Amino acid sequence: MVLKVITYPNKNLFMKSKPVENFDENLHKFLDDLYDTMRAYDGIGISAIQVDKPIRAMLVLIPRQSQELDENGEFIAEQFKEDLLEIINPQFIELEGEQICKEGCLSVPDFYEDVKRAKSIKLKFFDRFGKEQILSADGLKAVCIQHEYDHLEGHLFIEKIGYTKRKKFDKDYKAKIKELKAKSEN
Ligand code: QAP
Ligand code: CO
Repeated sequence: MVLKVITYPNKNLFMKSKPVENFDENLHKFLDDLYDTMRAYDGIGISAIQVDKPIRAMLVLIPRQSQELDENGEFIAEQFKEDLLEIINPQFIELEGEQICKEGCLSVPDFYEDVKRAKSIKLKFFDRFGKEQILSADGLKAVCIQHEYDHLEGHLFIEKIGYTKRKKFDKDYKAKIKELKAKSEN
């Protein structure tokens, strides 16, 4: 079931999410709905607060490209796979280096900007069954996990862009909301 995604400036996006306590059927149903929602909106990451549920859970779905080779190592085909991560009650163990990546957010539609984050991370979290997991990541996967972690803390990526870019964003976003409101009233 696809859930409704709340968008900026909805103030619930600035709430700190609470740890998950029960790894039960209700949680599993919710995670499945969160997945349907991420897919429906074409996201690579989503956190529970974005569907107005302030619990410390996120999904990350990063595409992975690999080459299918035959027994002689000759190229057969390009394969496109993706790894789904269900991350509950995460805690960073390591944050190292720096990288800059253009980010977007389902809760800030049609806006993309460069954000500086750690290059590689090590994370402790729980899966949907309450089993503890350890994960190392870099590149886009590390960026996405840090972006979603910020949601759990009540932060958005627009808080991490420079002052001038933020001012321009505020102006453009307000104008866009006004325009959408005028359209819906016609
Ligand atoms: C966070 O964001 C992220 O504006 C996940 O119209 C983004 O999936 C981490 C999206 C980039 C790392 C790099 C945004 C879809 C999806 C939009 C998303 C839109 C439709 C954002
Ligand atoms: Co986001």
